[in-house]
Amino acid sequence: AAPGVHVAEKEAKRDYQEVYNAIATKIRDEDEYDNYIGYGPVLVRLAWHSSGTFDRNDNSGGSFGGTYRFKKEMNDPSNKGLQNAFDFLRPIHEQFPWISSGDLYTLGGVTAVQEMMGPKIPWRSGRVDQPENTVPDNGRLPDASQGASYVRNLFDRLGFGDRETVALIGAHALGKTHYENSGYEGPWGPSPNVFTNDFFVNLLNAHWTLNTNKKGVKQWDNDQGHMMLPTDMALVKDPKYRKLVEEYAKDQDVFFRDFSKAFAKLLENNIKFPDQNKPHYFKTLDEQDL
Ligand code: ZEM
Repeated sequence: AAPGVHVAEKEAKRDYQEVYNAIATKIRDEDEYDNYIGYGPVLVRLAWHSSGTFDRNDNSGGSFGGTYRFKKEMNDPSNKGLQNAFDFLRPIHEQFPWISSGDLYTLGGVTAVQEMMGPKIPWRSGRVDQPENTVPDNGRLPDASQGASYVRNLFDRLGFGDRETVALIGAHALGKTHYENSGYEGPWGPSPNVFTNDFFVNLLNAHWTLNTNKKGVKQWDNDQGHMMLPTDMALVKDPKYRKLVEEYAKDQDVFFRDFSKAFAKLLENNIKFPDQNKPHYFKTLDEQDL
């Protein structure tokens, strides 16, 4: 492996579907969180932010070491609000103390996507907790006030091309922005706890106006109470991104397929898995009649 590439631990005989089920059941039970959106979206965001610190130039950051658990990363201003996902996962970690932090944060995102009716995400185990001196510096996560060239550069640092980038940002169908976390406010669409291609449909079809919100932050709003970040709007202003937005708005299946691949890659960036660590395809609670 190249310098800084992490080699995952060989998978022991553990029942990861059991961990999936514990997370999924807790999402279902604690449905009142964030005005009945539930914990799904914030778990997806934790999986993304705990992986999105990766830098392919020096192989630093990424999901492997589970470093979100350290104060320096937790207190990154970009991570405001993710404490809720961490606290949600704490009792799960107590129930399954053998799972590494990196495996738990990524599995939380996979579970949330699938339970919100999104695509299956192949997931592999074997991340190993790393010490505090491997926490990446703050400031690696994207700044929502920027435009297309910034987004392209940032996702290139993570090893993603345009297609993967647009697919990944389609996760903004989920959840909402919160004044107290980011200075932005509002959901992107009408069904923030169901995984759909609505983000793209809404981005193309709604009438958006640029406003300065109560916190003095610029965001795009429509007359249905939905919002877009400047980086979201960059996806329709940039012609190359726009083509992909149009494709995903037209065809949910293609979006689901591309999102699944790109999200799995995001969660595994910088990790070399032993051949025996085969991807898990978890069953949803629904599929198990649970
Ligand atoms: Zn987000 N994201 N994101 N994102 N994100 C927010 C919320 C959520 C950006 C961003 O600045 C913000 C991806 C890409 C990018 C989710 C998933 C994914 C919020 C609101 C902001 C400001 C936070 C708040 O106020 O609570 C930017 C600039 C991005 C790229 C350019 C990718 C990729 C994601 C997953 C694959 C999700 C699910 C949320 C909703 C969280 C919640 O608590 O509801």
